Amino acid sequence: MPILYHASASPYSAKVRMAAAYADVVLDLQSVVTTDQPAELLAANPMGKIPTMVLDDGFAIFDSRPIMQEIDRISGKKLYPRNAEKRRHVERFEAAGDGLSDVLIAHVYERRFRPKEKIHQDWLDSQAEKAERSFDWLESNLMAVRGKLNGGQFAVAAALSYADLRFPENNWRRGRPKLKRFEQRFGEAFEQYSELKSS
Ligand SMILES: N[C@@H](CCC(=O)N[C@@H](CS)C(=O)NCC(=O)O)C(=O)O
Repeated sequence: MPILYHASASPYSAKVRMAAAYADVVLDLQSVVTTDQPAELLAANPMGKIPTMVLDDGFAIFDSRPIMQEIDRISGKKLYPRNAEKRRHVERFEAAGDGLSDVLIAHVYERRFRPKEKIHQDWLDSQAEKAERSFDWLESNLMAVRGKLNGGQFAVAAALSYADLRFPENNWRRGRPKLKRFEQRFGEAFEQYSELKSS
């Protein structure tokens, strides 16, 4: 069974955990703390980032997007449409979800890893603006939950759950009824959302 190094809070890990469960790909979930630089993680991924997957033959896959592609292959194409036009939309939607996670994490890391006196407020503000624009973009470019779920929807749901976890005071649902409805419908369509999301 493939191993997945992950952490419960990590949005990219949440995307992969959820997608694997949806696609019926069973993973050996190994929770790690990246700042501890665990030897088994560094052996598989020189950047020491999560998620990282290790296949049965020892082949390591890192970065959540190639891991999603691997899950898609293992599952017989349960995550991405075959139709090129539809797939282009799904891939962009996944990039939007991951991009939102990127700017939220940049904000968190600036406050977590920099000495207090070196925290750069302009940088924090610019990440917050990127996040707001991303939420607005998602509100206008939603991929409705209808029929089969796809890799893009897992990425966006994971990012939204990470926003709730780290920025509970900044309610992204306010003024964004379509995005709010998307999350509700996603949670109805994928019942393990509350268990596997970023937490
Ligand atoms: N583009 C990567 C981002 C992975 C990433 O930044 N993961 C974070 C946790 S959410 C991490 O491993 N941080 C530890 C570090 O940067 O050393 C992906 O999609 O997997």
